Amino acid sequence: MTTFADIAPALERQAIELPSWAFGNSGTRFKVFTTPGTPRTPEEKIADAAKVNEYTALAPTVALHIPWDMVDDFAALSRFAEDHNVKLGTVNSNTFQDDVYKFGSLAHSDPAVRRKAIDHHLKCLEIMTEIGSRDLKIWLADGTNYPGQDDLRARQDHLAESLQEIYSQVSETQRLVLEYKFFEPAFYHTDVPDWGTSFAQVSALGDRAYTCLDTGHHAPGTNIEFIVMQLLRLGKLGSFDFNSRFYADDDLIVGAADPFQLFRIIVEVIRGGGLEVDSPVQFMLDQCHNVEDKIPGQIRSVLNVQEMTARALLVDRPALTAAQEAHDVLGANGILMDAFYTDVRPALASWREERGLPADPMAAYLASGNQSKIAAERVGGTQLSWSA
Ligand code: LRH
Ligand code: MN
Ligand code: MN
Repeated sequence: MTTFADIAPALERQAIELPSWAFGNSGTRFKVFTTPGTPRTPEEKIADAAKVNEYTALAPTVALHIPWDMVDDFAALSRFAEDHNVKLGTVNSNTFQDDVYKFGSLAHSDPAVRRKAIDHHLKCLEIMTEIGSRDLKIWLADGTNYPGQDDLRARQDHLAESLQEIYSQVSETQRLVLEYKFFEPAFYHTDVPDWGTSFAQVSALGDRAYTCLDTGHHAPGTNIEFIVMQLLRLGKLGSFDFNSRFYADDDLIVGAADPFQLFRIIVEVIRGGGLEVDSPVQFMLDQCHNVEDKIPGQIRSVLNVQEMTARALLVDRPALTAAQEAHDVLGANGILMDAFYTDVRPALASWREERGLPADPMAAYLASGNQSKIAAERVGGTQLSWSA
């Protein structure tokens, strides 16, 4: 039997990076609703992310998205973060909102457009060096809408060349992480649609190139935990973008739509060594909060990951292995389900208190009055939205 004391060390080192953009307003193509207190500057987004860490001790780093988080002085932004007890983390590039990228970026047929997109990534690497960030995360909107619109093979070759040039500037302490997504905004084909394409591209680059698995980027019914297993087995799972989905890339709170799927994913993470001290796996959220308050939305998210991690760590591995080897189908399934159905919340609450944290971080945050404080303070200026 695995006890809570057995799993505490693994829980203690759990870290989930927050996306700066989760603190901006977001919405659908129908409407972006505003929330009082929404950040107007990258600093205010970082201050909000720091609140999540203050109440949970789960979110020590904040990911930036460039140019959304462009500032004149990144060293100062980094000091600002450290003054708030967090650090700047992954830098996400953005080649999906400028007119010049209408027909693609790193995979575009025109070398001049590819040059611009490559230069943007080189700029991101410079920023990373300045702030001491390890990961350059690349997600491309590149693709086509109609069969015949462009040459699929040529685009894949362009992509490989562009990535090669970017990778040549990735330092010894940095990594390139390539995210995949099966559709959107392109609908017929996407240049990096699946883990296999990302794996093929990053494998051609070298040891410091990895795949990012965004949980919302798969077709309905995809067995995501199988992909997690395979990428870990191949040593190429660099990071997670956690969120949950009902239909497409919904970017809802991780663990909200399908808690059991999150459990199964984390079981495979643990099985593959992804929670070990020297693991290459970076855990990140990639979410938007369209109608709920953003700081509590992020608090709920990191707690969901923590709860599911605790349950996954409680799987009785020796018993499971024995049942698997004996082909005890229902026994093995029962062992997994026992862990899934364990309510870890009381144990987590007292464990948090032992560590000087609120037993219920969500309730403590809501009682703190921070939400009305930022709403009163942040008047004037322009609230940032997801994409600006
Ligand atoms: C694309 C994506 C990618 C972007 C983020 C804003 O759908 O998941 O990670 O950087 O959304
Ligand atoms: Mn993502
Ligand atoms: Mn996405």
